[in-house]
Amino acid sequence: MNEPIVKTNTKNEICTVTINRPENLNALNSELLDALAKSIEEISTANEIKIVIITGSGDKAFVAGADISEMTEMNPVQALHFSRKGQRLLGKIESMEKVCIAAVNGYALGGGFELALACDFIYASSNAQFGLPEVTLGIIPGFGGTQNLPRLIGPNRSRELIFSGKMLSAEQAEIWGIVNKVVEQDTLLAEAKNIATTMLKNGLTAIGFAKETIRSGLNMPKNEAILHESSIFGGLFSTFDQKEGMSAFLEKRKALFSNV
Ligand code: CO8
Repeated sequence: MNEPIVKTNTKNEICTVTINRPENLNALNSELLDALAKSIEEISTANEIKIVIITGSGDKAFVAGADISEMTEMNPVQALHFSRKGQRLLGKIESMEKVCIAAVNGYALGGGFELALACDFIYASSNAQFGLPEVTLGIIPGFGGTQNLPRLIGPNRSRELIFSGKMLSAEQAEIWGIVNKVVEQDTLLAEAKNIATTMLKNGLTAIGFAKETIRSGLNMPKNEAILHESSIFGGLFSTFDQKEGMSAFLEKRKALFSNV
């Protein structure tokens, strides 16, 4: 039987999503985008899953971009729909309450880099390479790259990357603030699970609201974002977790969060 194009494996409340088209360096075609969107939707409402890790199958690529052999046949309307399909998927990842970590295990190019940027942060293996080579194909990033990358590393470094199409090593991507941590490939998933396990000990409702406050605040003027932060801060005082977290501190014991 053929292997699924997207594999999921849940253990200890952490779901690892593996993009599984290694013979095409996990390039994103329509079928894969649909399968990934379905997985993310299911994960969003699965109570047993608290944190998500997205990675690529094989030791060469996370995702080497959108599928060029599919795109080459597209007319402008099909290309627009393809880009929107990808953007809807990324929107789901960005707005999902659960933390989503990209474990980049090789090439993260074009749509693959943009997928990693939609996650909350990136851990990478030392062989990873990041790039937006769309202009080498006569197109531009269409999966949020012209917007998300400048917000992360500023417009000038983004222009250099997008206009040159050159690849950044994992080490350079870490220096530029794209990658949080670079590790050896065989420890990448373990390292991502490690940080996920640390997060699982905290109030997950608070983490979900922190994720949303960071995301929405980045798209607001600072004075509005600060007010938004205050109202979320105040609202959390109605939760069990706030009472438990503060009582546990004062009673010098470990908090037992209920995520409500
Ligand atoms: N699309 C389709 N097939 C691919 C892709 C891709 N993006 N990348 C690699 N492959 C295939 C190759 O064609 C090859 O297949 P085959 O064995 O049948 O010839 C197989 O994967 C292995 O690849 P290579 O032999 O090329 O492997 P190398 O180690 O020699 O090179 C590279 C690795 C450097 C990663 C090289 O494959 C490469 O340059 N790939 C293309 C990278 C690229 O340009 N990506 C950007 C695509 S454009 C994009 O992502 C636009 C996003 C915006 C819209 C998104 C909407 C969803």
